[in-house]
This record gives sequence, C-alpha cells and structure tokens, in this order.
Amino acid sequence: MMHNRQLATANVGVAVGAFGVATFLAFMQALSRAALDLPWRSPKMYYLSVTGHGVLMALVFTTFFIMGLGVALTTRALGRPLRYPRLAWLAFWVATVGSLGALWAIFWGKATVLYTFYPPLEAHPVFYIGLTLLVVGSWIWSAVTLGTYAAWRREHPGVPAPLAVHGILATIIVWLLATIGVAAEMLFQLIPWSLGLVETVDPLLARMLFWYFGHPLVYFWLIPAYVVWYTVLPKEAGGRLFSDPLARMVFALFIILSTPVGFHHQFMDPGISAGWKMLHTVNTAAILFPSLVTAFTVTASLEVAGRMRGATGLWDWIKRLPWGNPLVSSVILSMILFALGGIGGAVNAAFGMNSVVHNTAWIQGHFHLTVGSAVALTFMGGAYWLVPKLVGRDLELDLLARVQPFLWFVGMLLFSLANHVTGLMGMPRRVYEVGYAGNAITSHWQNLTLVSALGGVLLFVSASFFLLVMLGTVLAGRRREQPALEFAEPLAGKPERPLIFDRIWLWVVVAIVLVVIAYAYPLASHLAMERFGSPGFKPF
Ligand code: HAS
Ligand code: CU
Repeated sequence: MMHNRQLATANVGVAVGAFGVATFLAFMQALSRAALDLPWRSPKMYYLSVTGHGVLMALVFTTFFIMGLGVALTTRALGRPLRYPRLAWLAFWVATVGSLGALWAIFWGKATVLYTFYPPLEAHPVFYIGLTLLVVGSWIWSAVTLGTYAAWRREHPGVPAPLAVHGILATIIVWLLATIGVAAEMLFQLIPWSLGLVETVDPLLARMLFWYFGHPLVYFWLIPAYVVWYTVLPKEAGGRLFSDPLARMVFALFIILSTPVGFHHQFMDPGISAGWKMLHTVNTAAILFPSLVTAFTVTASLEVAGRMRGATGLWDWIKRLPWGNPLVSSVILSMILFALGGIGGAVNAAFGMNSVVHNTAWIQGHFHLTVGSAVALTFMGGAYWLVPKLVGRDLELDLLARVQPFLWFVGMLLFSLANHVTGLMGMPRRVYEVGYAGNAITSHWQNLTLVSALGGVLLFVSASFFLLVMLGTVLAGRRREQPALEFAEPLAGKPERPLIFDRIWLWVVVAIVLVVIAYAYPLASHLAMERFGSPGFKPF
C-alpha cells in the first residue's frame, strides 16, 4: 500500500504544480483583460498565456488530481493494493511526459491555439502528441483501476461496490467513452495535418469530435468532486450521508447522459441541423437532474451533520457545521458557487439564450463557477484532507488553509458575476483588446472588467495560500501517524445487496445506445457531404 501512496502523492504533486503555474498566468490575464497598462502586455503574450492557463488548469491539473484521488480512494475503499502497480507508474510517466511536451510547445510560442485547440488554428505536432499521451496515460490508469476493481469483485461476489468506487467507476466509464472523440480528432485529423501529411483540415468535423469529448470531459472533472461531496464531506462535517441509493443513481445517470449532449456547444455552428441540436438540448435538460438530486442529497447530509452536532432550530444547523475544517468550508462554498454556475448552464443550454451568451465573457463566468469552483475548490479542499494522510505529516500553515476557501469564494463571485454581466452587455470572450480602440459601447463594461480583475487578484492570493500550505505540509509538516481515509456512513446503513444502479454494464450499454442515437446520423451525413478543408493558421 505504501507504493500506492507514493503514486497518489506523485499524481497530486504534478496536479498542484500545474495549478501553481496556471495561477500565475491567470493573474496576468485578469489584469490584462482590464486593459491595465502592463509592461509585458501584448496580444502574443495574452493568447499564449490563455492557452497555457487553460491547458494546465483544465487538462493537466484536473487529470492528475483525479488520477491521484482515484488511486487513494479505490485502494482504501476496496482494502487492497492496486493490481499492476508498475503499469500505474507507467500511466503517471506517460501522462507527465505528454504534458511536458504540450507545455514545451505552448511556452515556446508554437501552440497558441487555446485549450480547445480548434483548427484551423494550428499548433506544433508535439502539442497534439503530448496531449494525446496525457490521455493515453489516463487510459492506462483507467485500466489499472478497472483491473483492481475486477480482482476485488472476484473476491467479493454479490456485494455492491463501495460508494466511492462506484463513483470512480462512473468517472472512468464517462472518460473512456468521451476520449474516443478526441482520440479520433487527434489521430485522424490534427496529428497528420500538423505533421504535414495532409494539407487541410475540416474544422466542423473537428468541432463535432471535440465537443463529443468536451462535454463529458466536464463530468469527468465533476464526478470525482461529487465523490468527495458524497463520501467524504458528510463524515468530515460530523454527520452521515442522507441517501446512498440516491448517490448511486446520480453516478449511473452520469454514465448514460454525459455524452449525447455535445451539440449544446455548437448551437451557433452551421452544418448541424436544428433537429439534432434539439435532441441534444433535451438530453442536456435531463443531465441537470443528477446535479439537482445532488444539491438535495448533499445539503440534506449537511443538515443531518448540523443536527447531530446539536442544532435544533430551522437554520442553526448551518452555523453548527465545522466551518473551520478546510475540506468542509471548501466544499460548501464550492456548492454555493456551483448553484449559480448550474443555473447559468441551464441558460446556456437553451438555444435562444445561447445566441445571446455564446462566445461572450458570460461563458468564462460560467466555467469558472463550475470547473473553477465546484471542481477546483473541492479538489483544494480534498488536498487539505488527503495530502497529510498521503505524506504522513500534519497540515502546515492551517490558518491559511482555513482562510483560503473564503477568499476563493469572494474572488470568484467578483470575477464570475462581473463576467456574466459584461457578457450580457456583449463583451466577447477570448479577445485581447476589449476596449475596441475606445469605442463608446465598451465604456459600459470597462468598470466591471476592473471588478473582475479585483476578483482575479483575490483568487491569486487564495491560490498562493493553497500552494504555501501544500509546500509547507510536504516540506515542513510534523511527521506523525495520520488517521486513515474514512468514508461517510449512510443514514440507513450500507446497502447489502446491489441495486439496479450497481449494474454498471447495463448503464454502459444504455450509454452506448444513446451515443449512437445522438451522433451516428449527424456524423455520417457530415462525412457524406462534399467537404472542403482549410489550411492551417498560425497568427503568432
Ligand atoms: Fe457548462 C460551456 C451547459 C455544467 C464547464 N461549460 C461550458 C464551458 C466549460 C463548462 C469549461 O448548454 C466552456 C467551453 C468552451 O470553452 O467553449 N454546463 C451546462 C449545463 C451544466 C453545465 C447544462 N459546465 C458544467 C460543469 C462544468 C462545465 C459541471 C465543469 C466542471 N456549459 C453548458 C453549455 C455550454 C457550456 C450549453 C456552451 C456555452 C457556449 O455557448 O459556448 C449542468 O451540468 C449544470 C448542472 C448544475 C446544477 C446546479 C446544482 C447545484 C448544486 C449545489 C447546490 C448548493 C446549494 C448550497 C443548495 C443544476 C449541486 C448549499 C449551501 C449550504 C450552506 C449547505
Ligand atoms: Cu457542455
């Protein structure tokens, strides 16, 4: 098990390192967006930085943290070490080498294509190959985790998987299904094209394949956060999980509904007919449901915790929660931010309203509340809980750890709300010069970009606190035997027999059927059209 702990530590370590670099880039961008007169400010630097920030945060930080958390949670919950530990290390190294390759291309100015790498923007082949290796690494990690689960399953026939493992399995299935899309885009389009083997690329096909991957990608990030909310938070808050079966239902619903929704990122794209966009809209409405159930179940679990801690009135359970525990405060604050982000998601998913917010600053407001808060803040809280146990040291600088989630909360509110509003005013996303050379309309959003920059400064301070706590803990925390990872008990006790939600294979089959319904025809009819490719563009 010692070996597994080192592996989890290595993965979380790379995640935290990526987070640190990305934070620094974010800080520069937030100031740059406010058009502050900074010495290094230039379009080239801005887009390079946005690419670095997006790739490091959204792709590297998340993937490594999830792999680390996954190793720690599954080995503990199953009570057995990983099968194939050497393969698990191979996964880590393949993903690390791949990420370093992609970052090399970005920081040498050869891959200024943003984290969505839409063609015809073209990057150096090492960027695409590097990201592909990151995914290959995560596949190996997935195989090791599945193999470990299968071994446990043979030793424990007929009992439901521990809830945390059920959630990690859902994460892996969503990921394996999703990454088919990006693998196809990389292998058949971007890599041969960037190597010069083919001259042109079909941007719409690339976008279809990308968003086939890109939406379930967000649930690949979210499900592990939900695993923390369901299996760790209630215990740390001093209570119990309100309902284990509801949690299992949520994970099963994510398996089936995460993928057939990608067109909600392409409402404004030509070439996909309205009927198919409509089908993806309906599926998107359905995928709100597991998160609404989560809002209910996790809040109910918190109320249970408050009452077990002696609360009596209608609301004082909120006061009784251990707000000084950085895991608890991180998760609750991330939930409140996610409630706002989720409402925004429902707005995005409605065709008419999407036409108002698409490609505006609203979108970065949305995803900083979701991946930047529900996920990132939960992972930071998770790190305060997990890292001391992994390295066998006390959490160092715990005062900073206690303040940090609140700073993140305030910073993110300022940042995201300002971006939602300026987005509605028409301020575009991903545009360097939002002052449009002094055009009068832009004066309306100028002050709000300052509010967003102020939010960025608070987020930077918060992130720095997090990094200091992590460094302090690993380097200087007092060595001491730490309590083992513990999971929350459900109110009604653990289920003894598997439920319908535990029949993973059934859900995998349903998921595949839904994917085929949602994608086979639009993809086939696109491929059957006469298509014209585009040459590549490298603006910088
Ligand atoms: Fe999204 C764009 C729709 C969730 C991430 N999304 C993005 C992009 C990213 C992203 C990165 O339909 C930009 C992509 C790009 O670069 O172009 N999103 C949705 C919908 C949901 C949603 C319907 N998004 C996420 C999550 C993300 C994420 C999760 C990352 C982790 N999103 C869209 C659409 C677009 C989009 C369109 C395209 C826009 C465009 O035009 O480009 C849903 O899954 C949201 C469900 C969530 C809820 C909230 C539940 C609330 C909870 C907490 C409750 C807390 C309480 C407080 C009650 C329904 C669970 C308790 C308090 C106490 C004190 C106890
Ligand atoms: Cu989406």
